[in-house]
Amino acid sequence: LLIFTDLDGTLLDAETYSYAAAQPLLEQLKAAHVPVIPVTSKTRAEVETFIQQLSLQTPFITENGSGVFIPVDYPAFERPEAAELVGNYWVLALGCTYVMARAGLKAVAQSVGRPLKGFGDLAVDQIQTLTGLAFEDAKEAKAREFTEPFLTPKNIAAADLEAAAADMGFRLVVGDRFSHLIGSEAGKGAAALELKALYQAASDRPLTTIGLGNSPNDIDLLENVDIAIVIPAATGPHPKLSDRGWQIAPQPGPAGWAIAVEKAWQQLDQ
Ligand code: 2M8
Repeated sequence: LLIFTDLDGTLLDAETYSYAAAQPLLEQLKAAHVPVIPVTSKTRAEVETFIQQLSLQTPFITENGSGVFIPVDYPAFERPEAAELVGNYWVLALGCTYVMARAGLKAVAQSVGRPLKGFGDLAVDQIQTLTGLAFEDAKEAKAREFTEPFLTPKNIAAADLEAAAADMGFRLVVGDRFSHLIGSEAGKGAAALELKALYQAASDRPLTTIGLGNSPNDIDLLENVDIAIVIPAATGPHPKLSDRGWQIAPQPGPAGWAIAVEKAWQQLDQ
């Protein structure tokens, strides 16, 4: 069993970023050697802080499927051939560089005739105000390697922004607050499948994958796992995720995460 999970609004509470309600189950999964693999729009720096808090040793996927990071001493599988050594990780880079994403944002802004404000244009304290993150966390959110989040402009149709990004050779995920400009080869689903293949090559039994997410940028992940679980917001599941026949967790955030994962895990064990 492999668990691929989004963080914000999924394993982490949408407002407080707390995972406390899922901590007991996370401990049980750790003891049972079930990998819990973050798949997030967050940066490497942000995810490192998160997994250190949990004392996890795990691969993880950053910036919307742009980077697959595998600790060099991770014991579960062989070093992937295509990976490059970066610091303490083997890295599969599926996305573009941050420099390209920044240039892409300028080009998209020009094409839609609107200024677009990316994290690179914002000071740390401005990111704090927009996100509610503490100073150190906002600094980590700004430490981008692949993608550029920017304030979703009002009065432009999402389809027009997406089309402009596609013309420039990028993928764009429009969110309520931020949108993300992403390299065209990157994706949460593709990145999760890369990791699954590595685990599978080292295992003699077929592996089952669970994927969890709460927003449109998780659709690609949920489409590429065996068991897809949607985490609802306080107001209910996102409409784009609720009509796909996917399981909906009974509660938002980490509490719903824990209930749904525990149930799926028990059923697989039987
Ligand atoms: C941004 O991502 C969230 C979803 O995870 C969003 O688009 O609203 C990212 O920049 C991420 O790095 C940051 O931690 C998060 C904080 O809310 O915002």
